[in-house]
Amino acid sequence: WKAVEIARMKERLPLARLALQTKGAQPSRDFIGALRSAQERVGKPGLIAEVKKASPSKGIIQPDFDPVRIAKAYEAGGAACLSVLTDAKYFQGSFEYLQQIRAAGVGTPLLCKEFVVEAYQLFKARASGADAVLLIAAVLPNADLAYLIKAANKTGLQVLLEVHSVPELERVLRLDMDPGSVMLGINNRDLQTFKVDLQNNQRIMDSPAGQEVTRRGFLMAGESGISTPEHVAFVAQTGCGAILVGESLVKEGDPEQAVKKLL
Ligand code: IGP
Repeated sequence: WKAVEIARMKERLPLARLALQTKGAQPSRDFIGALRSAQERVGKPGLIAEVKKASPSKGIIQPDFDPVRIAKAYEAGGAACLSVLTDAKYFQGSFEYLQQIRAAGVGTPLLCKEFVVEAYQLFKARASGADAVLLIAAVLPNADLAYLIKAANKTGLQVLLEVHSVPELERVLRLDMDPGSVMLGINNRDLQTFKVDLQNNQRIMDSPAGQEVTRRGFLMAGESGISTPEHVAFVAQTGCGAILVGESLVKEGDPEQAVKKLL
């Protein structure tokens, strides 16, 4: 494993150089604020539209994948924010897609969709133009989450903290978090079976922890398997002010129309 670690480290820009790059990066924008104001304006959940080429369950979803074209189409259709998959191993994503979308002048705030386990990835996200980053409760204990949330916020990134279940939500609510810089997401896809169950969204929002989240003023996003306006309405009535949608938008030949149809 040592050889693998050394190869990985050589591949990386030295941390100090990357940290410097984050100082020169384009200024970060208010991801959570953009979702809230879209929701207030339209009376429907703010949309985070995901730039997604492939998934572990479906393989390639979008054969002639052009990240900048898709991002611009989402923006034109009315998405409040975008999510860009950077994970290469499972989703065939890339930090370059994020850079290209930011460099193309796309104005909607960007979420870096990466399996973050260490601060290095946060610097990389910010240096690539991200405004927010995903953290997944299922893969990180609270001690790591506390550190990574603080590090992200200090780097100028807001956080979308993802949970799958009531116990996970109860656990993360013990963290010290500010609704201005952290929002929560409910992933309705079971990570073992890949099955989507939107009732999960209802169960979590109806639980005492779900009610506490709302009381404390956190913006909540319903995630995965959302493909119709009825799904959007269902997730909205559970109390979510945002939705995260990928596959159903990318699958359509015209992502701009797909966004308009969904909203
Ligand atoms: C989007 P869908 O079913 O609309 O393509 O789902 C998003 O929720 C999903 O890509 C996702 C994800 C994640 C991907 C949610 N959480 C964590 C990778 C890692």
